[in-house]
Amino acid sequence: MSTTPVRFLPTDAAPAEGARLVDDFTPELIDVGAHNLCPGCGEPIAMRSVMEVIAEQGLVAQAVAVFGIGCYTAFSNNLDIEVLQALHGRAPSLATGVKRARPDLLTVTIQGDGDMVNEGLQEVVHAAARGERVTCVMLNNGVFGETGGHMTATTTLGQRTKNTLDGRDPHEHGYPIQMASLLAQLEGSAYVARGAVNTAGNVSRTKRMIEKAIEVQRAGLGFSFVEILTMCPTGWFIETQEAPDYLEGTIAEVHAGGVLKDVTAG
Ligand SMILES: Cc1ncc(C[n+]2csc(CCOP(=O)(O)OP(=O)(O)O)c2C)c(N)n1
Ligand code: SF4
Ligand SMILES: [Mg+2]
Repeated sequence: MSTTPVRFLPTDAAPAEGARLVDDFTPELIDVGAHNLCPGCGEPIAMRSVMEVIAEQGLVAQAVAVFGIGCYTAFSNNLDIEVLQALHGRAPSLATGVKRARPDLLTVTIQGDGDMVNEGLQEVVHAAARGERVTCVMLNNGVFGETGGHMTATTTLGQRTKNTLDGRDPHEHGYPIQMASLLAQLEGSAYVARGAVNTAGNVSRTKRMIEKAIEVQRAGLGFSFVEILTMCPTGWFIETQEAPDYLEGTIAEVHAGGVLKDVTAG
């Protein structure tokens, strides 16, 4: 039995200090701490990680983000860096234009799996093959979150979505595209990694991947890509608190985490 004395909190008066709210922890580049994404969504954590890296590396004045269209797009009015809005799937091409016109800028795209893999796959594949000095980030939740949780090209076999109620069936719906694995094969890609935000450890590993991808872009070594697995309890039709484990047991089983390519290694 523990010998540590129990310390009861005084309840006869209000606490001297108020509780700290999520807003109190907002990083400097996110202007409004409260967001309108669902409770338990992984996208704000991923967005926060990207913004923290840009701030920590002192790159705020040079940073241009190019957004696709998805739930995360709600952050475009909230960030204290330049944000360009691309048409569905076209963010890598827009980022290419920015970077070629202004090589001194840091160019980071943010897209979802539906936006990047379903609606604009050729854009990112060609940007990677050309070795564009941009960093592309894909938030992969395996569904079209914003439009209601439909299957995307990354949805894993057996995964239940709004239009695969009995789970994704390869005979009817084909097989998932593994983006990081695909892009790592292209000679123009210099750094490719896949992280996740379902545990504190994964958030910290993912942040290091973003740091490395930005470092590779700044060194002019080629295309860099970070795929981030994010929770979407609403689109997965599960309880919010079950989403981190669900991610681990389904999506992460197929889209396995780690660094797939790093030309600076060794
Ligand atoms: C050309 C076009 N087709 C469809 C839509 C509708 N649409 C808006 S967001 C979205 C889903 C995006 O899904 P994803 O990229 O996975 O992002 P998530 O919402 O999951 O973060 C779709 C299909 C649109 N805006 N434009
Ligand atoms: S629908 Fe999914 S991706 Fe969109 S805000 Fe809700 S949890 Fe996040
Ligand atoms: Mg999605």
